[in-house]
Amino acid sequence: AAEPKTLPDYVRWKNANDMIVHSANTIETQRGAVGSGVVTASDKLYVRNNLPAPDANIVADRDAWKITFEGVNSPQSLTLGDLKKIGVETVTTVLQCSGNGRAYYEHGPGGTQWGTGAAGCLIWTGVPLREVVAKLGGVKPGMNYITSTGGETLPEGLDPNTIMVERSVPVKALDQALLAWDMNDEPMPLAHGGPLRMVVPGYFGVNNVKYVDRVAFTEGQSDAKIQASGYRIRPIGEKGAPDQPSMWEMSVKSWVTAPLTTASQGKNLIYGVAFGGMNAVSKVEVSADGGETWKKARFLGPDMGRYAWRPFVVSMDLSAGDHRIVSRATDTDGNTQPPTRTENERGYGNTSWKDHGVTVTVS
Ligand code: MSS
Repeated sequence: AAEPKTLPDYVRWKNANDMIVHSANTIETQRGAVGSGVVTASDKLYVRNNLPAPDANIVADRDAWKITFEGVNSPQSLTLGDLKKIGVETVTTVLQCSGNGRAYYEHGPGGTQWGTGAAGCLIWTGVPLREVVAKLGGVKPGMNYITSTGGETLPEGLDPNTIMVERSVPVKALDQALLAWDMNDEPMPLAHGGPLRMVVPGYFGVNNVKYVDRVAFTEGQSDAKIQASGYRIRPIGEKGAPDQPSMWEMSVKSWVTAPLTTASQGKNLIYGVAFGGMNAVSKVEVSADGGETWKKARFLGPDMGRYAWRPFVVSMDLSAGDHRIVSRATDTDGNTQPPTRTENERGYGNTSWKDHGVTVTVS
């Protein structure tokens, strides 16, 4: 068995019993810790850092945090205090790491072996990026991407491009992108990107740049390694390259959160979460025989909008023995979660309903 690891200092406030500590910079939510509410409590939310988290002094005077805007008609630096005067909106989104579900790939992709817990559903409050851009005279013509830079202090002596967290997303994401200062109605925790975070609803976690200090509208994508060759869907054995699909929009996905290992014979409530990525989720079906027969589940609790996940529940009669319980979600565009994963070198974007099933022993 793996050595139990304790939470590192910067996330000591998290609920240790709900977390799996893979490393100081990769901490997963236990599959059963999600609960049946819509919103993931901050102290249960996973953490993924490509670089060590910045010093806590960056959240000492939040409103003084500076962010530079480029590729607009009047480029300038604004403080978080200035942004707060421009506008405010709240959106609930699923934050999910590109590598969530990597543990189920059989070719053994390197990187954190995430099961289901590199995901959560959060309430973000901040200013719509489009409102900031309108204040700055609009996007310059010919700009195709929104490029956001993380505010980590980079270690010296290394080529910044090889380590910096800088992500580009297509400029159409201006429709929904938010510069957020609150998460779950509290000031953004440092571990999750305080004082200010770029939130791109419907896009994979990596595009949600923490401690963002620069937003540039750019013609091309960032040259940073994390954009140019990292976070790309590529055939097993191949190197990352800019022409491969980038981890941008998320696809429809669901998984069961209870029961996970054992259950009693007879009627059981089966719980889980489902989301559509860019679209709202419209339907979830559950099977207790590995996908032979399906039963429609019921959504639980409020609909927090198209980018949020929806907890679901279904009652099923379980006989004694082992049952493979799986769930399969469909979005409002009619896309259904596929049975199998798309094999790829880094183990990204796993939505396979087979992979995300659980084997429950009923007695
Ligand atoms: N940002 C920054 N600045 N840095 C880093 O590292 N990471 C990514 C995002 N952002 C980073 C950032 C990732 S990769 C993810 S997932 C996310 O974030 C996470 O979040 P949280 O809050 O949970 O920690 Mo994968 O796709």
